[in-house]
Amino acid sequence: MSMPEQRRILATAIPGPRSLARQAQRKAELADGLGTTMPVFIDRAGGGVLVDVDGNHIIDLASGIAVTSVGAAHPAVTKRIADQAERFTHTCFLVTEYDGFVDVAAALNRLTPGDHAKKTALFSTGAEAVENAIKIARTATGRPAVVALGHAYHGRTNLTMAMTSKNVPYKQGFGPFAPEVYRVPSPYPYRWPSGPERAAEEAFATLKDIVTTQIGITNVAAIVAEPIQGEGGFIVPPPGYLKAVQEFANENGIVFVADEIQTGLARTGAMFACEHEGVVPDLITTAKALAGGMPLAAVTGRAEIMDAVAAGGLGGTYSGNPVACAAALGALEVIETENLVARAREIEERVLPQLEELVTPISVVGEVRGRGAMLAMEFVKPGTSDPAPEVAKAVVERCHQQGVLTLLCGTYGNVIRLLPPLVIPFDLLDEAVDVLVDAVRSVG
Ligand code: PLZ
Repeated sequence: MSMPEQRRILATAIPGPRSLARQAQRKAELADGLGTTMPVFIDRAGGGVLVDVDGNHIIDLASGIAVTSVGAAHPAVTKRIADQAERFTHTCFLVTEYDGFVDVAAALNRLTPGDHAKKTALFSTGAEAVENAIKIARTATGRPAVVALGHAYHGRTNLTMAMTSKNVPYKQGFGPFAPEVYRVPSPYPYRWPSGPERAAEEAFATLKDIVTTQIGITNVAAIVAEPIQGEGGFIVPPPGYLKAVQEFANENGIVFVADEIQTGLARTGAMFACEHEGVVPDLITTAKALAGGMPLAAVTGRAEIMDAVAAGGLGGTYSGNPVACAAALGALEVIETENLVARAREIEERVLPQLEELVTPISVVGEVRGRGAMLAMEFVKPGTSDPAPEVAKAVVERCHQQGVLTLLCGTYGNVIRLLPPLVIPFDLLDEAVDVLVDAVRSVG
């Protein structure tokens, strides 16, 4: 099957009649707790396009939430999946071994920042990777406490819900949550009370104070941070903050964990977002873009920390599934050979200036920010920095009607985020940005 035609086609209203009919059945069959951003059913996808069941060609600025960086059907991925599936779909690595698991681990050990000895363990989902990073950090340190940031997102399992900051919809009604999780303020430059230039220093001072006076340094196993906060609003930390936290952790026997599940593997214009600041984490969690759409996640880090857990302590039936590993080897090959790190930077250079032009003339655009192909626009009430989620939602809906898939994020639901596949053709990207800019101008 060839790649879907790489252009926007509006064949029907969006959602079209077939999607609407499927929607009705969905309503009857699926639990209401499953949300959907854009109510269209997809028939095929690839490159920068999603084709729905009504024949609409939708420009993809979401990548299935930062997953399909190489597109949703890159032949380097799909061919390896097919070949592996024909050979075998599963053995369980805890039962018998296979090459893909070791090869993916070797690639991550090579690609992650730092030239220290590294080891990797594979899992299936991002939340599972974060949980395992904590298991490893607790064993390595013999300490219980975990420090997470305001606006953090780390997953939907019990421990990762506890680490996640936003209540609705992620936590409401789902407690009690795992104990020994402590929160420190995120140095959110746009919303830092005494101004962006004070954010790094003051947020770090507060972290130090909370760790020292409320938790006790010798009780802290890990400090976990997303190097750019994803679900929380594409919050880029002010320069120096992450480095200060990493050094503080290292000086005090605390494991510094970078959750690069959304930011990792070329997305931000570096292989890992930590590299923008010369930060070398002790442990890094990856998932999403790792396996080109297949469920695969990893914890990679200092060999002596990774080896703290005794044999049998880490695992999972599907952890490092062979088909997912085959897909990952394809995706990683594409990321390296097609130089998607540089491609992400080109996307930033192309898109960010166009969005920045909106900040002054359109009063509801509070800030534009991001790195590489992880870009966002925060919407506010005119003349204030009060969140305007209804404006963000109206812009997103307009984009959807025009065949451009954009996503919301942010603790206040007022941020539009752009996460295009890194392989998106530039003419398609430009067209999508035109649609978005028009939508902002007409709503704003
Ligand atoms: N850590 C930084 O971004 C997943 C969430 C989608 P899983 N983000 C998308 C949703 O609403 O469920 C994410 C992340 C960071 C961890 C995770 C969790 O990864 O693969 O969804 O478990």
